Amino acid sequence: MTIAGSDSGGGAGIQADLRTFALLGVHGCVAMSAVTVQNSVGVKAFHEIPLEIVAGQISAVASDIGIQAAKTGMLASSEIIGCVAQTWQAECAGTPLVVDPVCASMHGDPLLHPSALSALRDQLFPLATLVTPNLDEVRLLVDIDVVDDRSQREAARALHALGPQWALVKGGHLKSSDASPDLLFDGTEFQEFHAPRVATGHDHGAGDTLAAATTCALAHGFSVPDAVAFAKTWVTECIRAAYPLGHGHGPVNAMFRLQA
Ligand code: PXL
Repeated sequence: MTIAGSDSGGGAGIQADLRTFALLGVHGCVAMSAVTVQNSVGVKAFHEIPLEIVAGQISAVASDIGIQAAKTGMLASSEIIGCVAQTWQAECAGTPLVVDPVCASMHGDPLLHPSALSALRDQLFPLATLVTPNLDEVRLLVDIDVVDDRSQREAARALHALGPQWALVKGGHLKSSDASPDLLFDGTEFQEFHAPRVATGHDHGAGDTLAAATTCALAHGFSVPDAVAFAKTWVTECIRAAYPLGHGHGPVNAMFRLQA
């Protein structure tokens, strides 16, 4: 299941998640949290889905179809985060949950009220199997500026201390590096995941796609490190196959699989 927002431009959010789910052989269910008004240039507005409808979508699926793994993306407000956390704890405890703490679009447009950061940290992170912040989200969540290996480790420790079983600090926004190492931490050991950096202005939906592919791998029974390794390879191929669309940032392309 993806618990996330809709992107009218089709590049990120639920639309990206469902593409990756389908191409990885997973039946995707949805709990929509918000509807964004956006295109390749930016997010103009968003509308939050009422709390009982967000909770109702999770309950309806969990009580009938069953959920093997889920991810969260854009959750918009502290109220929606609280509602997702409460419903998850009551109905899905023990099921793998990937929390991608989406705060803003790649254009810098807000997708989460700033007052909701503490709800993410206090209510959702403790329920997460894995959290997958990028470096901007790391700064907002734990106030650490990741600039090198040492600060990336410090950030992983600080995120893990908030309660998830695993923390993945994504290095994609690391300016000083040719590579984009992601660092995984389970409270004891660090593991690095490397992939060649792909030079493109078209990587809208990359973070969502990484979290979606990780969720698929967890649904298929992979361990967290194996799921992250698989997802890193998957998103790198999706970024390699990204294409221009509209006047701004084009989407990553999970459909590369069909064109091969
Ligand atoms: O890529 C993060 C993201 C997640 N969810 C929605 C989005 C975006 C980025 O724009 O629009 C709905």
